[in-house]
Amino acid sequence: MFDNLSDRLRQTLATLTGRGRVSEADVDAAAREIRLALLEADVNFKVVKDVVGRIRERAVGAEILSSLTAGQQVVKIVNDELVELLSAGDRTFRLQGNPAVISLVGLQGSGKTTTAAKLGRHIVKLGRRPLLVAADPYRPAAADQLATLGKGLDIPVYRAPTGTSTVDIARGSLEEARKLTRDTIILDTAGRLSLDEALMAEIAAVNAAVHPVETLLVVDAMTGQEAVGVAQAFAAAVPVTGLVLTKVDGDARGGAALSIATVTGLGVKFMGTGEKTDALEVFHPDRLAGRILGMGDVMTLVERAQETVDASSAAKLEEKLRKAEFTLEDFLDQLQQVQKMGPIGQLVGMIPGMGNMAKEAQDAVDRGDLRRTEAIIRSMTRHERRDPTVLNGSRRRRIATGSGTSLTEVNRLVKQFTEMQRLMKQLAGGRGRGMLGGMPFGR
Ligand SMILES: Nc1nc2c(ncn2[C@@H]2O[C@H](COP(=O)(O)OP(=O)(O)OP(=O)(O)O)[C@@H](O)[C@H]2O)c(=O)[nH]1
Ligand SMILES: [Mg+2]
Repeated sequence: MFDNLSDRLRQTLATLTGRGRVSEADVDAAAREIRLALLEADVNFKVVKDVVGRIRERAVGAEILSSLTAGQQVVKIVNDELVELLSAGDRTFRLQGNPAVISLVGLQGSGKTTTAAKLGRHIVKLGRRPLLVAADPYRPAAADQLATLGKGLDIPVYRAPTGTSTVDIARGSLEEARKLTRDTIILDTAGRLSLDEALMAEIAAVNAAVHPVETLLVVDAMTGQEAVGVAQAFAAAVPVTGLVLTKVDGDARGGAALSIATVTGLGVKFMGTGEKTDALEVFHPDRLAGRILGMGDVMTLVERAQETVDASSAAKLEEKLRKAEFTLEDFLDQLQQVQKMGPIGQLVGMIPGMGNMAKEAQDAVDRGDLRRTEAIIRSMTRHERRDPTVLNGSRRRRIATGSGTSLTEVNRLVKQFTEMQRLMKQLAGGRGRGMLGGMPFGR
C-alpha cells in the first residue's frame, strides 16, 4: 500500500543523507517533494500542511543545518514526524475482565469476521483462551464463515439460533465462555451499509449488556479517505476504543492509513495485511515509518523468524553451515521456511538498506522463480541432492523434464549451488562461526 509513497520519500531523502552541507534551499526543496508525495498518497491536506510545516521548522530552526551530519538529522526529523503522525490516539490493547470482551464493529465487508479470527489466533499466542462469537442475528452464512475460520485455528465458535438478538447472543456467549473456561470473548458483529440509528443503538445495547473492554472499529484501508470519514462518524457516535486497519496489503494509496489516527484521535491497534488468519500485525508506528522510509524493520523480521522457524532446526542449520555440510536438501528446507514467514517482497523490504530491492524480489517470486527452483530440487534423488557432483548430462536432462524446466535452468542452479558450497568451505576453513556475518548481503 505504501510502495509509491515509500519510493518517492526515499528518493527525496536520498538527496539529503550523507551530505555534510545542507542549505535552507535544500530543505525547502525536500519539503516540497515530501508535501507532494504525501498529497499524492492521499493524506488529508490539512495533515500534510501541518506535518511538512513542522519538518521545515525543525530542520531550519535549530542549529542543524550548520552541523556536519545535517542530512541525517533532517532525515531523522522526517522519520520522527511520520512516527508522530502514526502514533496518535491510545494504542494499548486491553484484555481486562473475566472473560475479557472484545467487540468488533464496522461497515459491511470491512473485514470484521476475518479480523475476529486473526485476533483469536493472536491472543492464543499471548497464552489466552478465546471464544469467537458469531454475533450476526440474521445471516447464518456469516456464522458459517466464522465457524470455518475457528475450526482452522482450533478455536471454539459460539453461535445462536437465527433471530436471536445481538445482545442475547452476547449474553449467551458469556455463559458459554464460563462453561468452556474461555477467558476472552471476541464478538464478530453484523456489518451494515452505513452508520445508522439501528447500528448505533445495537452497539450501545451490547456495550451496556456485556461491557466490552475493547470496542474496535474495523475499517477498510482500501477505501481511502472514505475510511477516515467512517471512522470519524463512528468515533463521534459510539464509544469506540480503537481501530483495526484492514487490507493494508492492497494497492490503494495508503494516505488514509497514515492519517486516520491523527484525524480521528483513535489509536490504530492492529493492521490486517492479508486474507489469511496469520496476516495481522500489532501496529507499531516506528516500525511502519521505518519501512516506509526504507530504513527497514528488523524487529518485525526477527519476530516473524522466531514465530515460524523452530529453534532446534535453526541450530542444526547453523551447525551444517559452519561445517559446510549444507546440501540442496537443506536449501529446499530453507526456501520453504522463508516462504512461511510471509511474502518475500515484504521480508526483503524489512531489511535495512534493501527496501529498493523488495519489488524485484517479489517479482522474481511472482514469475515463479522460487517455485521452479523447488521443482528442480524435488526432481532430484536424495543422493543427488546431497552430492550434486554426480549430476551428469543425462541426469540433468531427466531433472529438467521431471521439473518442467529447462536444462539451462538446472545447470544454472547446480552451478550457483556449487559456487555457494565452495564459498562456504572457504569460510568454514577460515573463520568458523563468523561466516554468516561475512555473507555478502545485498549491495
Ligand atoms: N487482502 C486482504 N483482504 C482482507 C483483509 N481483511 C479482510 N479481507 C477480505 O475482505 C473480505 C471481507 O472480509 P470479512 O471479514 O468477511 O468482512 P466483514 O466485515 O466480516 O463482512 P460482513 O460480515 O459482510 O460485514 C474477505 O474477502 C476477506 O478475505 C486484509 O487484511 N487483507
Ligand atoms: Mg462478517
